[in-house]
Parts: sequence; structure tokens; C-alpha cells
Amino acid sequence: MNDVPAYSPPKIWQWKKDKDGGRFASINRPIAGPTHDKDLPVGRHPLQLYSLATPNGVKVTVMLEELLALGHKGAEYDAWLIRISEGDQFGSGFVAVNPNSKIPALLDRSGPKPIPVFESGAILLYLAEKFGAFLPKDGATRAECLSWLFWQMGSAPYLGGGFGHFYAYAPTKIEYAIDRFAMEVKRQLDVLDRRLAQSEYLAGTDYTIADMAVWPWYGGLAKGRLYGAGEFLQVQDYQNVQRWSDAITGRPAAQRGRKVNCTWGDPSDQLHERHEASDFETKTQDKVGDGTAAPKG
Ligand SMILES: N[C@@H](CCC(=O)N[C@@H](CS)C(=O)NCC(=O)O)C(=O)O
Repeated sequence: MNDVPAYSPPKIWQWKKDKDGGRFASINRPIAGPTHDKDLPVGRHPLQLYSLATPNGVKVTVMLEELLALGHKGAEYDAWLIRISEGDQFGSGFVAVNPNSKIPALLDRSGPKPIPVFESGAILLYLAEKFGAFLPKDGATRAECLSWLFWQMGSAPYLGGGFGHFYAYAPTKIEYAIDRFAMEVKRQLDVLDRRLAQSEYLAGTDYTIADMAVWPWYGGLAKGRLYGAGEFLQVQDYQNVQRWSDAITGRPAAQRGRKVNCTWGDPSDQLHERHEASDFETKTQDKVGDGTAAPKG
């Protein structure tokens, strides 16, 4: 049926530390908690973000840039780079902010006691409530927005951990796994396409945190930016997703958000750390050094 040898699981699972587990295997562990002591850096702004420009990280930097574009000065932030391929997410300081050891993680230092927030959906909701923006106030529209936000949180692991992993990263191509997850991802694209045929944005006429959550994943996939899978999944067929993705890509805040904590691609699109709005003009890698390739999460 497929090209991998049959496998009978032993009675008790064992961690095979040295076996080739594909890309990112070196950072995968069956245990949580820190691996080393390391404090996190802290800048001068109220919000401290510890992240990397994977789709989950980009959701939050787009939101922060959108809030700043709206004039919310309290959304000023320092964005510190967490190199997940080097294990920065397992430092004691990071684990204190996010016990799940994954980017993005936010520390709100604007009040008397710092507030840690982890999980990108929770961070978007926290910021939307804090600033009263990008979350509809009317009950029905708010419910629609939260439904799509949580749809994204539940769906993207099938796209990233399922399809992306087996199509692009696993050491062997397993037909069963690729078929299973390609089917699911195409279904998800169709779910979005049907919604966006009825509505300009996911929650209705306004751009909200639901769009910010979904766009880095499915907007990127629709534009062939994820896993080199555009042709395989025939993404151009999802025309409403294409229209919506183009509209968000055209937003200056979304363009800035994509550059923050980015360590791959065109050097002019890489702003390794962001501490001031002017950093976009003066501190991208084409201005300060060479772009270094780093794996996407
Ligand atoms: N559900 C989490 C997922 C976060 C996540 O998977 N982050 C990845 C990068 S996209 C990560 O930090 N991986 C590092 C690791 O697994 O050790 C969220 O949305 O915040």
C-alpha cells in the first residue's frame, strides 16, 4: 500500500533520541520544562514579544502593527527573536512566560504586575480586549469572529503538523499520511472559500483578529508560500481565499508584521528584532548584515 516497512508498535513507547525524525527532530522531546537557565531580555516598551516569523508568530506582529497604525500608543512593543531551531524556547525565562515552550509568547508589563500570555489565539484576544479593537462588539458578529478564530486554532495543526510535516519535512514520503492530510487541507480551504464567497472578511464586513489568525496560514498557503505545495493542492482554485489574501497582503501593517522576527528570505524583509517603528527603515538585514537562512516552524 505504501513504501515504508510495516511497523508494529512495541508494548511501551521509547524515545529514540538518535533516530532520524526529520526536520526539527532535534528540538522535539517527550518532556516539558526548561533545558537550561536563561533570562529573557526586556526592552523599554509596555509589551514584550518573544517570537519568530512563522505563521503563528506573524499573527501577533500583524495585530501589534495594526493597533499602532490605529494610533494605540500602548501597543508599542519590543519583539525579541526566539530561534526555535536552536532551542531558545527551552530557556528558563521563556518557559516562565510559556510553559508550552512555543512561540509566540507575550509579556504585558504595562501594569503593576507583568502578565504572561501564550497561545497565539489567546494573545490576539487579549490584545483585542485590551485595546477595544479588531473584535466586534455586537454579540452575533463577535460570536462569528471568535468562531473563526478558534476554527483556525483547531485547524492549522492539520495543515502544519499534518500536511506540512508529511509533505515537506518527514524523512520518507508516506502516501497514506500525505493523502490523508492533503484531503483535510483542501477541505479546510473549501470551508474558507465558501465563507469568503458570502462575506468580505471572515466575521463580516470588518477585518478582525479572525482574519489576522487565518491569513498567515491559509492566505500564505493560497499564495504558494507554505511547503512549496501551491501546485500540489491547486490553491488557485480557491478564488475567494485568493481575493481575501490579496486584500490583507495589501495592508501596510500586515506587510510590516511579516518582517518582524523573520530570519529567512529576502534580507530587506528580515527585521530580526523590532524595538522602534523606525527599525523597518533602518534595521532590516539588507541594511545591517547578511540574511541567514533559518528553518520555519
Ligand atoms: N498553538 C500554538 C502553536 C505554537 C507553535 O506551534 N509554535 C511553533 C512555531 S510555529 C514553535 O514554537 N515550535 C517550537 C517547538 O515546538 O519546540 C499557538 O498558536 O501559539
